[in-house]
Amino acid sequence: TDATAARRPNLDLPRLEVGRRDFMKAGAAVGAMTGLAGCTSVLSDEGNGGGGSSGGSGEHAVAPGEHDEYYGFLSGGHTGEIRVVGIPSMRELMRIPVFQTESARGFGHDAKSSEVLEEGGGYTWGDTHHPRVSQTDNDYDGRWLFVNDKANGRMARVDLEYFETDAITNVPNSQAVHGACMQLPDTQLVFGVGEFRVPMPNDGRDVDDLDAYGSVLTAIDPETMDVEWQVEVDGNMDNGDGGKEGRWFFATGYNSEEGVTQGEMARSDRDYVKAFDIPAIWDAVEAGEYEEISGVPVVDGTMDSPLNEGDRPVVRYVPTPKSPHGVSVTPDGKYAIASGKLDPTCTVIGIEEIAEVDDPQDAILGQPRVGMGPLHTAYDDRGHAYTTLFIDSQVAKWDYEAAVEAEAGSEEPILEKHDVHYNPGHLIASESYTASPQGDYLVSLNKLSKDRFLPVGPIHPENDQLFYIGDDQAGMELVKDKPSYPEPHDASVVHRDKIEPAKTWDRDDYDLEFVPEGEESFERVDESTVEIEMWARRNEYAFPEVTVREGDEVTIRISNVETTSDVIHSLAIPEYDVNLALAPQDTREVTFTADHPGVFWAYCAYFCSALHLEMRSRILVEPR
Ligand code: CUK
Ligand code: CUA
Repeated sequence: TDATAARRPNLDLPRLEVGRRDFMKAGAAVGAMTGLAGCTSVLSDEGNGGGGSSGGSGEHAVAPGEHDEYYGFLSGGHTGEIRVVGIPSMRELMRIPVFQTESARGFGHDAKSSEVLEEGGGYTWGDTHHPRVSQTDNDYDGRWLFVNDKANGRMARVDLEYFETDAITNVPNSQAVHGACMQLPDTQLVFGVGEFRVPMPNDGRDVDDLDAYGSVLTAIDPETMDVEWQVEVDGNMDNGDGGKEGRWFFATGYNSEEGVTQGEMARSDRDYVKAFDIPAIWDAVEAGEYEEISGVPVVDGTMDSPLNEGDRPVVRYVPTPKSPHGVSVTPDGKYAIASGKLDPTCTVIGIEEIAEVDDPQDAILGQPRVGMGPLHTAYDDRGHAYTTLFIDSQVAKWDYEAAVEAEAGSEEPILEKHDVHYNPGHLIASESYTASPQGDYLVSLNKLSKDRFLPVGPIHPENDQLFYIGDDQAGMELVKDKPSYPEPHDASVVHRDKIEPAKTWDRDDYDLEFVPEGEESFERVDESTVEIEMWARRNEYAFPEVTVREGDEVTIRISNVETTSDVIHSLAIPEYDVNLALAPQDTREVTFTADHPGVFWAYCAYFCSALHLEMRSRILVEPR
């Protein structure tokens, strides 16, 4: 989010044609007004939670020992990780390293996870924004979580049985894979929305030829994580969301000017939501109507493309006010709603209409004025949209059917505004990305916490605020503040019944051979190669000591033979940068060169029993 640009909103609201529904507006506005009656906190300070509660209390508290109703999967921004949070307690349950090495879980320390990072390009960090959980029949199936790396143009997959990242795809022809989403209803494809425009291929040949720059939508097979195809478009893209029926994918975009400076990017009053017709793109790919770039079929979806002539264009360009940011599809699949960012409106695009109208602009069915700096929109199960207002530091609750009936620029569909602290980016309601949101909780991911917590130096935590939204009469209720390490962007909130985490590892789920007790081995393969197979249990390793020679390449494969859940061991070797975390029944492998002689106490870093400190083994490296 470009905060600087967002502070200079475009107050001249472009009045777009609302199309064939214009004539219905007058009557509908009355209906929207009735919705306001009885709502105490509408557009007033009352109930806005100026002071706010921060402890969480009453019926939304989760008592010690009780479980939460929901898993919240929050992105970790430029930490490169995913955080798993219980909702409504907002307790952080786990972190899942995705694009970075992480020592508590040994991610990027053992051979398998190092290979995942290496195949993903070998970078040391990433910028996770949009975690989306796989769906079957438009509902969460709990199988995978997909998330983008905005920094290095990648897409990762997290296995939700083990809560571990198992694949990273380094997307070619694309920098800043930003929006991340999937083809619904059954996660047929995963989409990465390319933001920064670069020459394709980006190998130094066209750096000064701005016409050669492009931005692409990337389609990835969720099983193989291979790139299937890409579609080049005009302008930048930003966020994306898929229609519920599988045909359309929507991406917001800015910089239709295709400039390279901030001034150039914000010159024009218009930008576009791109509507991708997925079956039409597949047809083009199958007909060979693409250019292969960096080994990937790239379909030309720019405005002047021959593929956009005729009655089945691959991409339809829906004009919106300047620089829309978030886009999300309503649970009923009827509308894609783009949030204005530099414009105080949201743009409601009819999904059935997009296929029927001659001019894509006629698919715009509503454009309510929601407030300053609208960034993202989430939904409940009762026809309400909730939009973050970055500049106003508020969440606006509005009725999206009323917005379709109202005049463009009308505030009548707005039912309530509630302060948040402060400057919200995304917000997410429980199961809001499915066809059946739960309509009870909403989390606003606020970029600034300012004075809400004890000061901790010049870098502040963010503030994730939990709201109860289940009572339309009482209005939104602020339930909890949660300081968050920088910086969550988006989240998926999934009912606990839809996630089935493993309790221990299943040996069939990895390629390495398990090392049972009694089958440990030490093998000198040749003059300078040693292979060790060993196990760990309370409170010892298979070998109380291991002797190798200076310069040996040492490979250790180690299994945690425990069958009891939550008995985790590790293998840490000081001064050799070795650190393997081992859940019960897990096996990991590491290779290092014993390049400095001496005594090195291998030890277990997980406090596993009363004799945990004694769980050690001497690694003796003899001088050559
Ligand atoms: S973006 Cu960060 S607040 Cu990546 Cu969805 Cu809007
Ligand atoms: Cu095993 Cu501590």
